[in-house]
Amino acid sequence: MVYVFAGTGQAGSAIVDDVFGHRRVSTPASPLVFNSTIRDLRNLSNIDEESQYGIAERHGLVERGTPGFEEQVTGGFGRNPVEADSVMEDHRGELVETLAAHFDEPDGTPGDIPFAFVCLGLGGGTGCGIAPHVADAIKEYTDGVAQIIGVGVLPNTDGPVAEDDDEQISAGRQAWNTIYGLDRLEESVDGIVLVDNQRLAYENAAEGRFSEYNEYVASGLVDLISGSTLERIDPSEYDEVDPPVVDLQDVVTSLSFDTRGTNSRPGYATIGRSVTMTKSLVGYLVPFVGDREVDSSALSRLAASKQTLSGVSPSEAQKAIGLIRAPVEHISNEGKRIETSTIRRFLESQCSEVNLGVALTRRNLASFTSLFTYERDQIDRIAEIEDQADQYEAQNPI
Ligand SMILES: Nc1nc2c(ncn2[C@@H]2O[C@H](COP(=O)(O)OP(=O)(O)OP(=O)(O)O)[C@@H](O)[C@H]2O)c(=O)[nH]1
Ligand SMILES: [Mg+2]
Repeated sequence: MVYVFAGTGQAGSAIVDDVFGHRRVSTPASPLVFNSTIRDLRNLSNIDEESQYGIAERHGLVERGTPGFEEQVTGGFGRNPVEADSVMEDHRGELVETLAAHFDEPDGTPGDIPFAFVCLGLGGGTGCGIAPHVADAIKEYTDGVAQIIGVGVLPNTDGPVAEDDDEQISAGRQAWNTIYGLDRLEESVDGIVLVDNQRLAYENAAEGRFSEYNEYVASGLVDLISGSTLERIDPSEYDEVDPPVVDLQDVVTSLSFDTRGTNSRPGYATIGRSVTMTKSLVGYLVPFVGDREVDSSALSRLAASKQTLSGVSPSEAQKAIGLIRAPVEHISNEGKRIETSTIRRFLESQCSEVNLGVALTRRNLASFTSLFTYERDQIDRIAEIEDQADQYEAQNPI
């Protein structure tokens, strides 16, 4: 059994790279990245070359280790997702073959991939064009079994809608790409997590903040798969704790609408995470000293206020799911206990369909990751981007 994290294009691959910077993630999970730009692949720190693929107009998917890789993968789709989509369309079979090469069992039967994440930057060409094909290929390889969470980065569209010079890709073009990408992604995935770069806009030199933002998102995604496998802790070893468990199935259920019906469709979620140390500095140096109490109420409110999308309020969410990750003594020990009931009550005060789980960790950190799910038409940022995309299309017939 393996959870696949696929990254397409620059932003998508960077987020997947950060996911694999976390300890032991590679036990339950496996990465695959696809890009048209060698430089972006070179920037990856935590993903082996055998999990990296180039995409080229003439050659389709090219394994990173292939002799002559650099001559074949000559670079981007010029921010054009339509072109990336058509190249991938022509080479679809290679995606399924790639999955087989990585995940087939020794006896040749397809590997067990119950869940996958497909990450992309929605403003660009490569990710938008390719991500839906990657999701479709994972569905095809698993005979429809895999459930897929799309993680899409919304571009900052504060800039001019029209092209101002050749260097800067216009807000309008990025908006157009975003809608092109989202419309296709929706058809191929079970739920979508949105990460809005405009949340960084108040910072000067927002680009410099990407790495921190990516790490933030990656930590949230790691929390979603954390369960006990990541830490090798078996909750049944601890008589005094019986934490509620949520698994990835619960996460997908929280991210989708009408999952059992024929008109099942992905919801749009935001993710937010708060973290606090459970020991003071002295506690790190001297065992059993300096244990801190965790303020459960602050933890849950902070995670809600640090959601990756602005302009939507958790109180309008259709569904919410939360994951607490904390050391066992903070779950079991009365005095320092994380009050799951406080956190649950907070989520329930925001929306009616709530799921809350707890995972144990050996680290001296308590974290809370929350996802709030909305219908697409509830999200003003998407409506705003749609308007910008329409304006762009009116000025630049595509
Ligand atoms: N949060 C975040 N956003 C990024 C990152 N890298 C690029 N972006 C943003 O993502 C959008 C473009 O997506 P990219 O991933 O760069 O595009 P691509 O898929 O490589 O497509 P090409 O246009 O072919 O290069 C732009 O809005 C960028 O500002 C990143 O590491 N983190
Ligand atoms: Mg790129």
